[in-house]
Amino acid sequence: MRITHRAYLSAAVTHMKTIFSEKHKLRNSTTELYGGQLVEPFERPSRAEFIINRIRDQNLGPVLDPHDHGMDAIYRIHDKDYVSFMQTAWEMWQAENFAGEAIPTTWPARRMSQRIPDFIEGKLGYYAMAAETSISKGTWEAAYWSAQVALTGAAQCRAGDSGVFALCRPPGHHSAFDMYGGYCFLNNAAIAAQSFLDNGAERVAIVDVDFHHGNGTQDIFYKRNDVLFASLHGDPSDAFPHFLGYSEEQGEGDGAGFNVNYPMKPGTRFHEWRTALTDALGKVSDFVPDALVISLGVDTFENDPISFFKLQSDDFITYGKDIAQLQLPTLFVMEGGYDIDEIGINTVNVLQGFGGA
Ligand code: OKP
Ligand code: ZN
Repeated sequence: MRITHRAYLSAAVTHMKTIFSEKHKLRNSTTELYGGQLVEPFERPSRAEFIINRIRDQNLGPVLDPHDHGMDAIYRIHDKDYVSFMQTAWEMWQAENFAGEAIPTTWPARRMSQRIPDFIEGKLGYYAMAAETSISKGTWEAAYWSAQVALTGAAQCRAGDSGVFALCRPPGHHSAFDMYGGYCFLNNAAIAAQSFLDNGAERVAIVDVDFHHGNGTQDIFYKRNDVLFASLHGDPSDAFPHFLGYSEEQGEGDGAGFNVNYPMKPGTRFHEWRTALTDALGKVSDFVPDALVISLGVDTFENDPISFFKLQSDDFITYGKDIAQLQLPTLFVMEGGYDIDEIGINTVNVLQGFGGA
C-alpha cells in the first residue's frame, strides 16, 4: 500500500461536494470588448481550473460530474425563443461569413420597436444587455452544462447535504428571462432556486455576493414572494451593470419587499461589506426559507482587475462562517472573480469557512 501524507498536511477537510464539468472549456471566446479594444476575455477557462485545483489540493471533498436534467428546468426560467436563439446564434453568425466572434452593435433603445428582427445582428442587439460578451463556437453547450451543474448541486442539497458547491462556468446572474450579457447566458442560480421550489420547497432565498449586481436574478423574481433576492454590489452609478441594482428596487406586486439591494461605493472594505451581509442574512432568516442559494463571486477581492471593493483573502473565510450560522441547506453557485492567481484561494476560503474549517 502506498502511503501519501497529503491528507495529513492538508489544512482542512470539510467534505463539501463540488459539482464540476470539463465542458466549461467549450466557453473559450477569444474577444471581449473592453476599453474600446478587443482583449482576451476576463471570464476565461483558467478561472475554473484554478478553482478546481485548489479544491483538490485542499481535499475539500468529492468532485462529481453533473447529471443531465434536460431542458425543462431551463424553460422554467428562460424564454423558449431566447433559448433557441442561444442555441443557433453562432451558426447564424457564421452563415454571414463575418471574420470575428458574434458581438451586438445595435439595441432597441428608447422609443424604438421591440420586434425581434430576422437578421442575426438585430437578434444579438435584441437579446443582449451588454456588448462585452462575444458568442462563439461552443458557448451554448458550455452554458447548458453550467446550468446542469447548478441543477445537480440543488439535487445534492435536496438529498441531504448541508452545503454543496456548483462550480458553474460560464456564470449566470446577469442573464434574465430573455437576456444575455456580462459573461452570462443562462441564470444558473435562478434555475437552481426554481428547481428547489419545483421539488417541494415553499421558499428559497438567494444572496448574491458577487461584486456586480445580479440584475438577471432580480428581474426574474421581481414580482414573486417565494424567492427572496438580496444582492451586495458596486453601486450601479459607478459599476456594471449600470442600469439596475439601486436600493429603491424592492420588488413589485406580490414581490414587494422581497428584493433587497446593498449598493456600495468604490473602496468599500470588509467591515462595511460585512455589515450589509449581516443585514441581508437577517432578512433571509426572517423569511424562513427551505434552502439558500449563494451567487458566489469573488470579484470583491482587493486585487480584482475589474472591480473596486477591498476584501482580503481571510475575509472570505469569515463571511463563509457568517453564512453557515443560518444553518440552511446551502447551494453555492459560482459567478465572477477575475484575479486568476487568487481565485482558487478566495473561493475555497468561503467554502471552508462555511464548512467550519
Ligand atoms: C460578470 B460577473 C468593467 C467592465 C465590466 C462586464 C463585467 C461582467 C461581470 N469596466 N464588464 O458579475 O462577475
Ligand atoms: Zn461579478
